[in-house]
Formats: sequence, C-alpha cells, structure tokens
Amino acid sequence: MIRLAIQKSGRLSEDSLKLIRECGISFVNSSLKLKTEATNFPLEILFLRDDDIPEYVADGVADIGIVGQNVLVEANQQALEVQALGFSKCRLSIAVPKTDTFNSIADLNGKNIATSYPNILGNYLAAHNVKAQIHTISGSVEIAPSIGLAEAICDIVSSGSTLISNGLREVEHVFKSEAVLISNQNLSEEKQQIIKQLLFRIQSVQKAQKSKYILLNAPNDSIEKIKSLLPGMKAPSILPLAEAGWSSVHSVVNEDDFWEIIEKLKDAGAQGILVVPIEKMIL
Ligand code: PRT
Ligand code: ZN
Repeated sequence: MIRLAIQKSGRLSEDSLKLIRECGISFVNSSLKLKTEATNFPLEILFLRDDDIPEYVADGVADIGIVGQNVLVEANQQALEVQALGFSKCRLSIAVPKTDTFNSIADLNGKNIATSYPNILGNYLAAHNVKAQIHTISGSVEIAPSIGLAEAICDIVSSGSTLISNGLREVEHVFKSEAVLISNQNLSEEKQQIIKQLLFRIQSVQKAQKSKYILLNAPNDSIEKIKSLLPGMKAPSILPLAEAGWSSVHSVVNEDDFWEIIEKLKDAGAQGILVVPIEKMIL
C-alpha cells in the first residue's frame, strides 16, 4: 500500500483526481473526508493543503504527492521530483506598477518586494547580485504596491489578467512551474514497485493525450507517399478496401504535428479522414 498526498481543494485538486482516475484507479471521494482508499489499486489518498505536501512526503507520512514545482522548491524539503504532470502550468514573476520605469533587474536594488515565495525570490536576487528587502505575505500579493507596502511584487502568473487589473507589469520571469509527482527518498522495495506501476500508467495516459488515432482511405498509388507522412508507432496498418485500387490506412499522429500532417495527407490524395482520441497508449 502507498499513500499519495494531493491538494484538498484548490487549483491542483481536480486535475490530480482526474489523473488518478485516468490511471484506472477507482475510489470514493467525499469532500468531507481527509483520506480515502482505492478499491482496485494498493493506494490511499490523503487530502491536504498544497503547502504541507512536500513536508509530509519528506517525512514519510505520505510516500508520494502531487504539488506545484513552485511549492516544492519553496518548501526546500528532501523530496524527489519523479515526474512532470503537464497541468497547472504557471510562472513566478516579478512585477512593478505599469507606469514605473524598469530597465533591468538592477533597478530593484534597495527596493521592497512583496511575495509568498521568499526562498525562490531570495535565491534569484542573490544570483543576480541584487540587494532588496523581501516582505513575505501569504496572500493578495498583487495589492502590495497600491497600499504602499512594496515597490514590486513576485507572484504566480498564469494568464496575466490579475497583474493587469492591478495596474502591474511583468518584468522578470523568476521560475517556471507545473504540477509534479514527488516521492519520499527512502521507500521500501515493495512501495517502489507499486510506484513503478503507477508511473507506468501515468506515462501511458500522458502519451495517449499527446496522440491521435487516424484512419483514412487512399488510392493505392498514394500509399507510399502517405506512409512517409504517417510513421505511426511502428509503421501504419494498410488494409485493402472493398473497392478495387483503394486502401484504408490506420496510424497514430502527434497532436503537435496534427494540422500540418492533415494538409499534406489531403494533398497526397487521402479521403474520408477520421481522427479519434486515444485513451491509453502502451509502447
Ligand atoms: O489552500 P491551499 O494552500 O491548498 O491552496 P493555495 O491557495 O495555496 O493554492 P492554489 O490552489 O491557488 O494553487 C495551487 C497551485 O496551482 C500553485 O501552487 C501553482 O503551482 C498552480 N497555479 C497555476 C496557480 C496559478 N496557476 C494561478 N494563476 N496558483 C495561483 N495562481 C494565482 C496567483 O497567485 C494570482 O493571484 O492566480 C492569480 C494569477 O492568475 P492570472 O491568470 O490572473 O495570471
Ligand atoms: Zn497553498
């Protein structure tokens, strides 16, 4: 049995639960409960505040956890980052009032900067030889300049609209973050085996999300050209159609290349192109 710590309620919660379910793991989730046990996998889930997750994992209260890299690095705990999970992407940035001039980070010398991330910011400023006063506050960092608490802030940015609506301008990217799976460093062989199985499932889900299954019909004299456009997992499957001189081609395409490939396939003579999602992908 392994224990996984996830955020109880916040920006990571829904995607964390979705990922566990996509791995084929079933459990009953009640918003009132602090923990739940999976019914078909040796896994117990603990629901915690995200800031507590690195420490719980480092101490071994939980074996693994899902948390933002920003929280992991800020907490400075002995927990291993095992796998990037691709959701809750954001950045930690320095912002100043939009009317202030800002030429380089050296302009922050002697200034007051409000943040909830004193460790990450402190390291960044030290690496750039900037001496500024860091004011640690736990929330509503974006209002600090307007109430006269600080001349600049360092906070999480996603779309950027919070900064804009508070009259601030992003001037430095300090740290890039996404949700990650973290692990305790001293796990038993048995627990490591269970985590290996879980990671295998997570990676299969991630590969599937990046890929699409494609089916199309093409005249036989276009098949060589189409094969070169669709390498597939090994090679595309080519099946004869009931109509003489035509074949059906089945393959897998990467989502990033998708539109470019579709155009080229049409130019090569492909017809009746179907694109369908893939649920799991085992290579
Ligand atoms: O209660 P608990 O302590 O568990 O949760 P929390 O309130 O500390 O964290 P939560 O749920 O807000 O965020 C959890 C994690 O989501 C963060 O640690 C980041 O890794 C990630 N994340 C992704 C974000 C954002 N996007 C985000 N936009 N965390 C916070 N924000 C906030 C930011 O602080 C700012 O106030 O959203 C605002 C900026 O958003 P934009 O879109 O206006 O730029
Ligand atoms: Zn938090």
